Amino acid sequence: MNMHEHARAAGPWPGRWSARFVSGLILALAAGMAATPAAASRLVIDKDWTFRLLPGHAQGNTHVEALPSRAATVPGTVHTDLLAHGVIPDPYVGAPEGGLQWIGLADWEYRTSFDVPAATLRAARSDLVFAGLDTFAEVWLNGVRLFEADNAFRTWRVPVEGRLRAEGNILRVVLRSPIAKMLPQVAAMPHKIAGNYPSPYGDEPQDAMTGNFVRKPGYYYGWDWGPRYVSAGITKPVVLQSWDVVRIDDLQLRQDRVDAARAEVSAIAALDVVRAKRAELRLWQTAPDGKRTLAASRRVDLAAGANRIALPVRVDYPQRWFPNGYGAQPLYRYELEVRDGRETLATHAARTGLRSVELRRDPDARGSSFHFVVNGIPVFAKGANSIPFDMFQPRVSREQLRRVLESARNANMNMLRSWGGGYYEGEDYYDLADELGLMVWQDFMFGGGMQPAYDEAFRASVVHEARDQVRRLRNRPSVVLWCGNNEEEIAWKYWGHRKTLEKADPAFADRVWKGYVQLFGVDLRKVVEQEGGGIGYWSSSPGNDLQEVANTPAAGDMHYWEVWGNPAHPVSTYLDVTPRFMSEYGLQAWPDQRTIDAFARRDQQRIDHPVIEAHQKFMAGKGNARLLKYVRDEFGEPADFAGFAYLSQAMQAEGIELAALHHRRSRPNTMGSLYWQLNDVWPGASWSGIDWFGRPKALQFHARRFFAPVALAALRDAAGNTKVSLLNDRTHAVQGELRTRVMTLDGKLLRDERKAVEIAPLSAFEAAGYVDADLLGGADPASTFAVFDLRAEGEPASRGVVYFAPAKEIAWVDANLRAALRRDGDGYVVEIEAARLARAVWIDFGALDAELSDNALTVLPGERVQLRLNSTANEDALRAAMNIRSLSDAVRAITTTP
Ligand code: BMA
Repeated sequence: MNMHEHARAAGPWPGRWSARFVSGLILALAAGMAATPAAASRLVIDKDWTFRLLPGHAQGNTHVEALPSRAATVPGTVHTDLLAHGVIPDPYVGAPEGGLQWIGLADWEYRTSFDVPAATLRAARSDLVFAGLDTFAEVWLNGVRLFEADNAFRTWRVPVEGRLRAEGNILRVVLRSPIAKMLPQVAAMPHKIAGNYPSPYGDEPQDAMTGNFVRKPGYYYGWDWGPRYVSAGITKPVVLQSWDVVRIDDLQLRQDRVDAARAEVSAIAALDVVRAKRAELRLWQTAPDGKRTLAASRRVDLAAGANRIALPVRVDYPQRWFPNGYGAQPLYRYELEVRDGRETLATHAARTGLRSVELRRDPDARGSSFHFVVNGIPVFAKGANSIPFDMFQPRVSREQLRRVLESARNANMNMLRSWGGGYYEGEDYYDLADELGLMVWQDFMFGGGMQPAYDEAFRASVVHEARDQVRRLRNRPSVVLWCGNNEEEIAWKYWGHRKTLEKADPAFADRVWKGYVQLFGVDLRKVVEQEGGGIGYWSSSPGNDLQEVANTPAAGDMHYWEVWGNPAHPVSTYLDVTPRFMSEYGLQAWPDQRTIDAFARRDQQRIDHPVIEAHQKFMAGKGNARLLKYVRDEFGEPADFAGFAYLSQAMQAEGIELAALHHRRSRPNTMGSLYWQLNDVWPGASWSGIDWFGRPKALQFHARRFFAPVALAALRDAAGNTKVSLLNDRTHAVQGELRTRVMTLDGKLLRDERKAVEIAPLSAFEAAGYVDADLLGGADPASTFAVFDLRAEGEPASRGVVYFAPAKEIAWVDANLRAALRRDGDGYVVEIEAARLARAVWIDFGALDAELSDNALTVLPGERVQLRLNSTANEDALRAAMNIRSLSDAVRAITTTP
């Protein structure tokens, strides 16, 4: 049973192989030192892998198609390997999910053979390193069982010197079904702990959910925005690492102090040394401008075994790293050399951005603040929650991530929460976050329900995982917080988990909670303290760091799902809650028509068609009823599925805008607004602003406007009070002009006023307040609207439009909307004109690739708007495909067909 779902839903919830030799890591350095034959080497074992359903496994009787050995991709997953050979249909198209659950019940075998160069064979040490084994893996080398793995989030390193031969080493990995492996244990528990989403497919009993007993991505087992594909695989590179003298295990760049005048960094090297030895450590710094200097050097006596050596680095007047909107993202690169005389024994590089960051919780009259201070600036966090970018992480490309993260940056976001029910993102995600100025609120991978944290072995495994991950990410300037889990504390306290268990077995309930407190209150906090380099820890989102009351507007962070989760609450209820930091709130929408066409035929595109329901995961497929409810409240009845999708996007964009602007205007009481959710795991309906293909919904265009550093919020509540607030996230004061107009839909100006305004740095203030009668005078609320414009020097214009009735009660008149397209440089310009008010204007180019600089617009009567368009399609094709619509078209269509 998941989270607030109870509030939202009615129901429950061969041959010869070779390997590529990647030659010595040791490079001849600029200083002119030569590489030596004793150099460390890295052999990436990514070639000639094969896979098959493990012979003799029962699933082979019914799935003979998976028995032959076939070429595999490593890193990869079983599902993507089966798909590559056409053994299974595309798991994203149509509704094949139920028919693919056998994959998660089978055991799988991966094999390869590799040769080892003579120098590597002679090396004193060799380790096989698996950066990701998902999950219950038995690893065999040349017929000898090397180890067993049981945690998909850990790195496994095993010494193999003496076990290698020059040719034809056989590496074999058997991956056991995680469901079959855990089920006996879970089924035997007299009382269960809370899980997340029960399988509708019968592959696992609904009352014995195994997912939370395994350190494996939680969303594999199904979520309310994604399918159930319980995958397995060798998900990260397999590397044979060899060395004779020393291996650099890690280089931490701990930022002890950073301000405008100087940065003090401790470069802490972790070395694995074969024999005691005197050596020289040299640390080279490459500044953001490319200048390379020797930052530190030291002679040391290295002991055999693990050595930890700190080199102090001082940077005067550092070029500091800032979040998006506050400055640039300069990055410093460091290279560590371990030398013996003229010989370089090992090198290692790491990158960071210099900044100070702090999560501040200052007590105040309401409770306590919750805000991030970066380089001394209290930063209002603006952004969204990111979920896994695919069901099969190894196939996520850097380009796919770039498209989404750049879109986030362009939408004026400065923070993403990497949510805990998925996987720890790969290096590309953090590279991009570092480069784009996107701070990352990093959850540990716990997505909901409860874990067997009362079990010491389980906790030890998590602590190991946490050390691996915190060490991996600690040089990242973007990572600003580690958070224990997603929604586990509130689920226990408020959704009935504690009550049910206490009633059934109070002693067990006590152990479960104590285990929780030990893991999330003590163990993970300690790992972050010891390894995190000064980054804060927060035990659960939402929460107040294990204080009695969690998810409160007084202190800590909040998830607010009363809108959407409880259909009794209209979108305007967002104005009733003013948190310290809103880390989740959301509304669903269907994606772009092209995206829907990618998984459903046009004749399947109806609200209740099985294929459409298969791609609507909320309320196990019945979530369209909820979505329709919110669409109807504001807009009325959609004529058809395309109209439903369009209106759902308008509803989502306008609703999230209302909430986000309310959060922003509540500064400094509120200091963060992260909506649910940034991206998608597959093509379907969800709370995302960008779909799986990277195509923006209306929300993404709105976000750029409502998250703009200097913006206007004109928000009307259900009682008819409109407040106009001016928002400034700049560190300097902003001068501008506020214009207030009241107009009729066909353009008659009833009021027009301008006044000069100044907005203090890092502030929000209420510039005006009205009741409806003030604005309307005696005008008809169904055909009149108010428009507020803020123009400030050097900033994009910001506008708020206020209506005096829900869209379905407005007396829409044909906007006479026109769009013209012309070539301009290497792209195009689209010019839009409306004779009368056009709301929720959406331009698309059918099946053509087209990237618009803006969309989802309100165009005032008589107004002209110019947009940039980039497309590989030619002018004639674009002109022929161009389609423009606004609410008045949709509403005219909808009013006729109930
Ligand atoms: C949030 C998340 C997810 C979920 C989303 C939408 O609370 O933490 O568990 O997918 O709501 O229901």
